[in-house]
Amino acid sequence: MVAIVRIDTFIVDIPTIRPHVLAMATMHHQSIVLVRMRDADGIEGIGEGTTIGGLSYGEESPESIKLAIDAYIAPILKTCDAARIGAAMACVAKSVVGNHIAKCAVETALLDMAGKRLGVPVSELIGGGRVRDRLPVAWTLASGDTARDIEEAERVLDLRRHNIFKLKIGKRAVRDDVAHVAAIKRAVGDRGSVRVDVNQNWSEAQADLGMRLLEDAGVDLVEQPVARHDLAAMSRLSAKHIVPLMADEALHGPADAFAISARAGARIFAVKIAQSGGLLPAHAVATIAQAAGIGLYGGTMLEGGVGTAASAHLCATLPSLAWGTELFGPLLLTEDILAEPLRYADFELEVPTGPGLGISLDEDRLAFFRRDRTAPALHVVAERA
Ligand code: MUC
Ligand code: MG
Repeated sequence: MVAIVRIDTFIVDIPTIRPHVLAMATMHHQSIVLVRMRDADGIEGIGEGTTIGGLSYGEESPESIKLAIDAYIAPILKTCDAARIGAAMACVAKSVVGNHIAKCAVETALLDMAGKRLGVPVSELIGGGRVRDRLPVAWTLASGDTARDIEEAERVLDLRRHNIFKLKIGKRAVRDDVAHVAAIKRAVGDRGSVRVDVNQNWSEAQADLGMRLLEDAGVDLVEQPVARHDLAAMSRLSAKHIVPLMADEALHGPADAFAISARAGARIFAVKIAQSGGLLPAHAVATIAQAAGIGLYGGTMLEGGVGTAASAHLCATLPSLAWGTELFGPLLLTEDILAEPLRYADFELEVPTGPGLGISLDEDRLAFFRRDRTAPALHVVAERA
Protein backbone atom coordinates (compact mmCIF):
# COMPACT_ATOMS: atom_id res chain seq x y z
CA MET A 1 0.00 0.00 0.00
CA VAL A 2 1.42 3.37 -1.04
CA ALA A 3 -0.28 6.08 1.02
CA ILE A 4 -1.01 9.57 -0.30
CA VAL A 5 0.05 11.97 2.44
CA ARG A 6 -0.67 15.33 0.84
CA ILE A 7 -3.02 16.74 -1.83
CA ASP A 8 -2.96 20.46 -2.71
CA THR A 9 -5.00 22.30 -5.33
CA PHE A 10 -4.75 25.82 -6.69
CA ILE A 11 -6.13 27.91 -9.51
CA VAL A 12 -3.76 29.66 -11.92
CA ASP A 13 -5.10 32.45 -14.19
CA ILE A 14 -3.02 33.08 -17.31
CA PRO A 15 -3.85 35.63 -20.06
CA THR A 16 -4.43 34.42 -23.64
CA ILE A 17 -2.25 35.82 -26.44
CA ARG A 18 -5.39 37.36 -28.02
CA PRO A 19 -9.12 37.20 -27.33
CA HIS A 20 -10.34 33.66 -28.17
CA VAL A 21 -13.86 34.06 -29.56
CA LEU A 22 -16.11 31.01 -29.16
CA ALA A 23 -19.88 30.74 -29.75
CA MET A 24 -20.58 30.76 -25.99
CA ALA A 25 -17.81 32.96 -24.57
CA THR A 26 -14.83 35.14 -25.42
CA MET A 27 -11.77 34.12 -23.45
CA HIS A 28 -9.18 36.67 -22.34
CA HIS A 29 -7.48 34.31 -19.93
CA GLN A 30 -7.52 30.64 -19.01
CA SER A 31 -8.10 29.39 -15.46
CA ILE A 32 -6.21 26.20 -14.77
CA VAL A 33 -6.76 24.04 -11.68
CA LEU A 34 -3.58 22.23 -10.64
CA VAL A 35 -3.40 19.28 -8.25
CA ARG A 36 -0.19 18.26 -6.50
CA MET A 37 -0.05 14.96 -4.65
CA ARG A 38 2.72 13.48 -2.58
CA ASP A 39 3.01 9.86 -1.50
CA ALA A 40 4.66 8.42 1.61
CA ASP A 41 7.93 7.90 -0.35
CA GLY A 42 8.04 11.60 -1.29
CA ILE A 43 7.09 11.06 -4.95
CA GLU A 44 5.07 13.95 -6.33
CA GLY A 45 2.33 13.71 -8.96
CA ILE A 46 0.75 16.65 -10.78
CA GLY A 47 -2.55 16.89 -12.61
CA GLU A 48 -4.69 19.56 -14.27
CA GLY A 49 -8.42 20.15 -14.48
CA THR A 50 -9.42 22.86 -16.92
CA THR A 51 -12.63 24.01 -18.51
CA ILE A 52 -13.50 26.81 -20.93
CA GLY A 53 -15.21 30.15 -20.25
CA GLY A 54 -16.26 29.64 -16.61
CA LEU A 55 -19.61 27.85 -16.62
CA SER A 56 -20.45 28.66 -20.24
CA TYR A 57 -19.05 25.42 -21.73
CA GLY A 58 -20.09 22.78 -19.19
CA GLU A 59 -21.29 22.06 -15.66
CA GLU A 60 -17.89 22.40 -13.95
CA SER A 61 -16.13 25.70 -13.26
CA PRO A 62 -12.52 26.21 -12.10
CA GLU A 63 -13.87 26.96 -8.62
CA SER A 64 -16.13 23.88 -8.52
CA ILE A 65 -13.29 21.64 -9.76
CA LYS A 66 -11.08 22.83 -6.90
CA LEU A 67 -13.87 22.48 -4.36
CA ALA A 68 -14.85 18.97 -5.54
CA ILE A 69 -11.25 17.83 -5.09
CA ASP A 70 -10.61 19.60 -1.77
CA ALA A 71 -13.87 18.72 -0.03
CA TYR A 72 -14.81 15.33 -1.50
CA ILE A 73 -12.19 13.58 -3.65
CA ALA A 74 -9.00 14.24 -1.66
CA PRO A 75 -10.34 12.74 1.62
CA ILE A 76 -11.29 9.54 -0.26
CA LEU A 77 -7.95 9.30 -2.06
CA LYS A 78 -6.09 9.59 1.24
CA THR A 79 -7.62 6.20 2.19
CA CYS A 80 -6.57 4.56 -1.11
CA ASP A 81 -3.46 2.81 -2.42
CA ALA A 82 -1.82 5.33 -4.78
CA ALA A 83 -0.28 2.49 -6.77
CA ARG A 84 -3.69 1.00 -7.73
CA ILE A 85 -5.15 3.74 -9.90
CA GLY A 86 -8.18 1.88 -11.27
CA ALA A 87 -9.22 0.81 -7.77
CA ALA A 88 -8.67 4.32 -6.35
CA MET A 89 -10.76 5.96 -9.09
CA ALA A 90 -13.51 3.32 -8.67
CA CYS A 91 -13.57 4.20 -4.97
CA VAL A 92 -13.91 7.91 -5.85
CA ALA A 93 -16.72 7.12 -8.33
CA LYS A 94 -18.76 5.44 -5.58
CA SER A 95 -19.07 8.73 -3.71
CA VAL A 96 -18.67 11.35 -6.45
CA VAL A 97 -21.09 11.50 -9.38
CA GLY A 98 -20.03 13.35 -12.54
CA ASN A 99 -17.33 16.00 -11.93
CA HIS A 100 -15.31 14.50 -14.77
CA ILE A 101 -12.78 17.32 -14.98
CA ALA A 102 -11.98 17.10 -11.25
CA LYS A 103 -11.64 13.30 -11.58
CA CYS A 104 -9.35 13.72 -14.59
CA ALA A 105 -7.07 16.08 -12.62
CA VAL A 106 -6.56 13.61 -9.76
CA GLU A 107 -6.29 10.56 -12.02
CA THR A 108 -3.57 12.40 -13.98
CA ALA A 109 -1.64 13.08 -10.75
CA LEU A 110 -1.93 9.40 -9.75
CA LEU A 111 -0.64 8.31 -13.16
CA ASP A 112 2.23 10.81 -12.94
CA MET A 113 3.22 9.40 -9.53
CA ALA A 114 2.92 5.80 -10.77
CA GLY A 115 5.05 6.51 -13.84
CA LYS A 116 7.73 8.16 -11.71
CA ARG A 117 7.65 5.25 -9.24
CA LEU A 118 8.06 2.71 -12.08
CA GLY A 119 10.42 4.84 -14.18
CA VAL A 120 8.17 4.83 -17.28
CA PRO A 121 6.16 7.48 -19.15
CA VAL A 122 2.41 7.62 -18.41
CA SER A 123 1.72 6.47 -21.99
CA GLU A 124 3.25 3.07 -21.11
CA LEU A 125 0.66 2.62 -18.33
CA ILE A 126 -2.41 2.94 -20.58
CA GLY A 127 -3.92 0.34 -22.92
CA GLY A 128 -1.23 -1.45 -24.87
CA GLY A 129 1.29 1.33 -24.21
CA ARG A 130 2.79 3.97 -26.45
CA VAL A 131 2.55 3.53 -30.22
CA ARG A 132 3.66 7.02 -31.38
CA ASP A 133 6.06 9.74 -30.22
CA ARG A 134 4.70 12.71 -32.18
CA LEU A 135 1.17 13.99 -32.74
CA PRO A 136 -0.19 16.16 -35.58
CA VAL A 137 -1.54 19.32 -33.94
CA ALA A 138 -4.22 21.74 -35.17
CA TRP A 139 -4.48 25.45 -34.36
CA THR A 140 -7.76 27.25 -33.67
CA LEU A 141 -8.41 30.46 -35.59
CA ALA A 142 -10.80 32.38 -33.34
CA SER A 143 -9.79 36.04 -33.28
CA GLY A 144 -13.28 36.97 -34.48
CA ASP A 145 -11.85 38.70 -37.56
CA THR A 146 -11.38 37.03 -40.98
CA ALA A 147 -8.30 39.01 -42.08
CA ARG A 148 -6.57 38.51 -38.73
CA ASP A 149 -7.35 34.77 -38.86
CA ILE A 150 -5.81 34.53 -42.35
CA GLU A 151 -2.67 36.35 -41.16
CA GLU A 152 -2.45 33.98 -38.20
CA ALA A 153 -2.84 30.93 -40.46
CA GLU A 154 -0.08 32.22 -42.77
CA ARG A 155 2.23 32.83 -39.80
CA VAL A 156 1.87 29.35 -38.30
CA LEU A 157 2.12 27.71 -41.75
CA ASP A 158 5.40 29.59 -42.32
CA LEU A 159 6.64 28.44 -38.91
CA ARG A 160 5.71 24.86 -39.91
CA ARG A 161 3.81 24.67 -36.61
CA HIS A 162 0.26 23.89 -37.83
CA ASN A 163 -1.40 22.91 -41.11
CA ILE A 164 -4.74 21.91 -39.62
CA PHE A 165 -7.08 24.78 -38.73
CA LYS A 166 -10.19 24.70 -36.60
CA LEU A 167 -12.46 27.72 -36.96
CA LYS A 168 -14.87 28.67 -34.21
CA ILE A 169 -18.27 29.56 -35.63
CA GLY A 170 -21.93 29.59 -34.57
CA LYS A 171 -22.25 33.17 -33.32
CA ARG A 172 -23.22 34.83 -36.58
CA ALA A 173 -25.91 34.00 -39.17
CA VAL A 174 -25.09 30.70 -40.93
CA ARG A 175 -24.32 32.30 -44.31
CA ASP A 176 -22.05 34.92 -42.69
CA ASP A 177 -20.15 32.21 -40.84
CA VAL A 178 -19.80 30.20 -44.05
CA ALA A 179 -18.47 33.27 -45.92
CA HIS A 180 -15.83 33.71 -43.16
CA VAL A 181 -14.82 30.04 -43.35
CA ALA A 182 -14.78 29.98 -47.17
CA ALA A 183 -12.47 33.04 -47.27
CA ILE A 184 -10.00 31.30 -44.93
CA LYS A 185 -10.18 28.03 -46.89
CA ARG A 186 -9.49 29.95 -50.14
CA ALA A 187 -6.43 31.56 -48.54
CA VAL A 188 -5.09 28.29 -47.09
CA GLY A 189 -5.90 26.21 -50.18
CA ASP A 190 -4.27 22.79 -50.30
CA ARG A 191 -1.66 23.80 -47.71
CA GLY A 192 -3.94 22.87 -44.84
CA SER A 193 -7.12 21.23 -43.61
CA VAL A 194 -9.92 23.56 -42.52
CA ARG A 195 -12.50 22.39 -40.00
CA VAL A 196 -15.18 24.15 -37.95
CA ASP A 197 -16.54 23.90 -34.42
CA VAL A 198 -20.07 25.23 -33.85
CA ASN A 199 -20.10 24.47 -30.10
CA GLN A 200 -23.78 23.35 -30.24
CA ASN A 201 -25.04 26.71 -31.50
CA TRP A 202 -27.12 25.60 -34.49
CA SER A 203 -30.62 24.17 -34.72
CA GLU A 204 -30.93 21.07 -36.90
CA ALA A 205 -32.26 23.19 -39.79
CA GLN A 206 -29.32 25.61 -39.52
CA ALA A 207 -26.92 22.66 -39.34
CA ASP A 208 -28.47 21.16 -42.47
CA LEU A 209 -27.86 24.37 -44.41
CA GLY A 210 -24.47 25.00 -42.80
CA MET A 211 -23.10 21.52 -43.45
CA ARG A 212 -24.15 21.62 -47.11
CA LEU A 213 -22.53 25.04 -47.67
CA LEU A 214 -19.39 24.17 -45.69
CA GLU A 215 -18.93 20.97 -47.67
CA ASP A 216 -19.02 23.02 -50.91
CA ALA A 217 -16.44 25.41 -49.37
CA GLY A 218 -13.99 22.52 -48.87
CA VAL A 219 -14.34 22.08 -45.12
CA ASP A 220 -13.19 18.67 -43.85
CA LEU A 221 -15.16 18.28 -40.63
CA VAL A 222 -18.01 19.88 -38.64
CA GLU A 223 -17.73 19.61 -34.86
CA GLN A 224 -20.77 19.48 -32.58
CA PRO A 225 -23.15 21.55 -34.73
CA VAL A 226 -26.23 20.92 -32.55
CA ALA A 227 -27.05 20.56 -28.85
CA ARG A 228 -25.18 17.79 -27.10
CA HIS A 229 -28.38 15.99 -26.01
CA ASP A 230 -29.88 15.92 -29.53
CA LEU A 231 -28.52 12.57 -30.61
CA ALA A 232 -31.43 12.10 -33.04
CA ALA A 233 -30.41 15.25 -34.95
CA MET A 234 -26.74 14.20 -34.88
CA SER A 235 -27.71 10.85 -36.43
CA ARG A 236 -29.85 12.45 -39.14
CA LEU A 237 -27.13 14.99 -40.01
CA SER A 238 -24.44 12.28 -40.06
CA ALA A 239 -26.53 10.14 -42.41
CA LYS A 240 -27.36 13.05 -44.73
CA HIS A 241 -24.07 14.88 -45.23
CA ILE A 242 -20.76 13.81 -46.73
CA VAL A 243 -18.74 16.19 -44.52
CA PRO A 244 -18.27 14.20 -41.28
CA LEU A 245 -19.82 15.29 -38.02
CA MET A 246 -17.52 15.13 -34.97
CA ALA A 247 -18.97 14.66 -31.48
CA ASP A 248 -17.46 16.83 -28.74
CA GLU A 249 -19.79 18.14 -26.01
CA ALA A 250 -22.02 15.05 -26.50
CA LEU A 251 -19.17 12.80 -25.40
CA HIS A 252 -18.72 12.47 -21.64
CA GLY A 253 -17.11 9.07 -21.31
CA PRO A 254 -17.64 5.46 -22.40
CA ALA A 255 -21.46 5.34 -21.94
CA ASP A 256 -21.93 8.31 -24.30
CA ALA A 257 -19.40 6.79 -26.71
CA PHE A 258 -21.47 3.61 -26.81
CA ALA A 259 -24.80 5.49 -27.23
CA ILE A 260 -23.46 7.70 -30.05
CA SER A 261 -21.88 4.70 -31.80
CA ALA A 262 -25.09 2.67 -31.51
CA ARG A 263 -27.14 5.53 -33.06
CA ALA A 264 -24.49 6.41 -35.69
CA GLY A 265 -24.55 9.96 -34.28
CA ALA A 266 -21.03 10.91 -35.37
CA ARG A 267 -18.29 9.74 -37.71
CA ILE A 268 -15.48 11.20 -35.58
CA PHE A 269 -14.98 11.50 -31.81
CA ALA A 270 -13.05 14.36 -30.16
CA VAL A 271 -11.50 12.33 -27.34
CA LYS A 272 -10.94 14.60 -24.34
CA ILE A 273 -9.41 13.28 -21.13
CA ALA A 274 -11.17 15.95 -19.05
CA GLN A 275 -14.63 15.37 -20.49
CA SER A 276 -14.18 11.59 -20.27
CA GLY A 277 -13.24 11.70 -16.57
CA GLY A 278 -9.57 10.78 -17.03
CA LEU A 279 -7.07 9.09 -19.32
CA LEU A 280 -8.33 5.58 -18.54
CA PRO A 281 -11.99 6.28 -19.43
CA ALA A 282 -10.79 8.33 -22.44
CA HIS A 283 -8.95 5.23 -23.63
CA ALA A 284 -12.21 3.27 -23.30
CA VAL A 285 -13.98 5.95 -25.40
CA ALA A 286 -11.34 5.49 -28.10
CA THR A 287 -11.67 1.69 -27.98
CA ILE A 288 -15.45 1.91 -28.48
CA ALA A 289 -14.93 4.32 -31.38
CA GLN A 290 -12.44 2.03 -33.03
CA ALA A 291 -14.77 -0.97 -32.70
CA ALA A 292 -17.57 1.09 -34.28
CA GLY A 293 -15.42 2.38 -37.17
CA ILE A 294 -15.49 5.96 -35.83
CA GLY A 295 -12.43 8.14 -36.51
CA LEU A 296 -10.40 9.62 -33.64
CA TYR A 297 -9.21 13.14 -32.87
CA GLY A 298 -7.35 14.23 -29.73
CA GLY A 299 -9.44 17.10 -28.33
CA THR A 300 -8.51 19.83 -25.84
CA MET A 301 -10.15 21.91 -23.13
CA LEU A 302 -7.44 24.49 -23.85
CA GLU A 303 -5.38 23.09 -21.01
CA GLY A 304 -1.98 24.40 -20.00
CA GLY A 305 1.18 22.30 -20.13
CA VAL A 306 0.18 19.68 -17.55
CA GLY A 307 -3.20 18.74 -19.06
CA THR A 308 -1.77 18.98 -22.57
CA ALA A 309 1.07 16.59 -21.68
CA ALA A 310 -1.47 14.20 -20.11
CA SER A 311 -3.66 14.31 -23.24
CA ALA A 312 -0.55 13.73 -25.38
CA HIS A 313 0.28 10.58 -23.40
CA LEU A 314 -3.25 9.28 -23.98
CA CYS A 315 -3.13 10.10 -27.71
CA ALA A 316 0.28 8.40 -27.98
CA THR A 317 -1.42 5.09 -27.10
CA LEU A 318 -4.07 5.26 -29.85
CA PRO A 319 -3.22 2.99 -32.79
CA SER A 320 -5.27 5.11 -35.18
CA LEU A 321 -5.53 8.88 -34.88
CA ALA A 322 -6.73 9.71 -38.38
CA TRP A 323 -7.82 13.29 -37.59
CA GLY A 324 -4.78 14.29 -35.52
CA THR A 325 -5.07 16.42 -32.37
CA GLU A 326 -5.60 20.00 -31.25
CA LEU A 327 -3.24 19.88 -28.28
CA PHE A 328 -2.07 23.48 -28.69
CA GLY A 329 -3.37 24.87 -25.36
CA PRO A 330 -0.04 26.17 -24.00
CA LEU A 331 0.54 28.14 -27.23
CA LEU A 332 -2.64 30.16 -26.64
CA LEU A 333 -1.32 31.44 -23.30
CA THR A 334 1.14 34.28 -22.74
CA GLU A 335 3.11 32.24 -20.18
CA ASP A 336 4.09 28.61 -19.92
CA ILE A 337 3.80 27.05 -16.48
CA LEU A 338 6.23 24.25 -17.32
CA ALA A 339 9.93 24.54 -16.48
CA GLU A 340 10.62 23.24 -20.00
CA PRO A 341 7.83 23.96 -22.49
CA LEU A 342 6.37 21.17 -24.63
CA ARG A 343 8.03 21.04 -28.04
CA TYR A 344 6.11 21.83 -31.24
CA ALA A 345 7.90 21.38 -34.56
CA ASP A 346 7.15 20.26 -38.12
CA PHE A 347 3.37 20.45 -37.52
CA GLU A 348 3.63 18.05 -34.59
CA LEU A 349 3.81 17.93 -30.81
CA GLU A 350 6.50 15.74 -29.27
CA VAL A 351 5.14 13.45 -26.56
CA PRO A 352 7.41 13.76 -23.48
CA THR A 353 9.59 10.73 -22.84
CA GLY A 354 10.57 11.11 -19.15
CA PRO A 355 9.02 9.15 -16.27
CA GLY A 356 5.41 10.00 -15.43
CA LEU A 357 4.13 12.93 -17.47
CA GLY A 358 7.78 13.82 -18.20
CA ILE A 359 7.31 17.47 -17.20
CA SER A 360 7.91 19.74 -14.21
CA LEU A 361 6.39 23.04 -13.11
CA ASP A 362 8.01 26.48 -13.22
CA GLU A 363 7.63 27.39 -9.55
CA ASP A 364 8.22 31.13 -10.00
CA ARG A 365 5.58 31.49 -12.69
CA LEU A 366 3.15 29.48 -10.59
CA ALA A 367 3.76 31.65 -7.57
CA PHE A 368 3.13 34.73 -9.72
CA PHE A 369 -0.06 33.53 -11.49
CA ARG A 370 -1.72 31.68 -8.58
CA ARG A 371 -5.09 33.23 -7.86
CA ASP A 372 -4.49 32.98 -4.11
CA ARG A 373 -1.03 34.55 -4.16
CA THR A 374 -0.45 36.94 -1.29
CA ALA A 375 2.34 38.88 -2.96
CA PRO A 376 3.94 38.67 -6.41
CA ALA A 377 7.18 36.70 -6.68
CA LEU A 378 9.53 39.68 -6.87
CA HIS A 379 12.13 38.40 -9.29
CA VAL A 380 9.37 37.38 -11.76
CA VAL A 381 7.98 40.92 -11.60
CA ALA A 382 11.48 42.26 -12.29
CA GLU A 383 11.94 39.90 -15.25
CA ARG A 384 8.66 41.02 -16.81
CA ALA A 385 9.16 44.74 -16.20
C1 MUC B 1 -13.88 22.92 -28.08
O1 MUC B 1 -15.08 23.09 -28.06
O2 MUC B 1 -13.47 22.02 -28.79
C2 MUC B 1 -10.89 23.33 -28.43
C3 MUC B 1 -10.14 24.13 -29.22
C4 MUC B 1 -10.58 25.43 -29.03
O3 MUC B 1 -10.17 26.45 -29.56
O4 MUC B 1 -11.59 25.42 -28.14
C5 MUC B 1 -11.71 24.14 -27.60
C6 MUC B 1 -13.04 23.75 -27.19
MG1 MG C 1 -15.43 21.49 -29.59
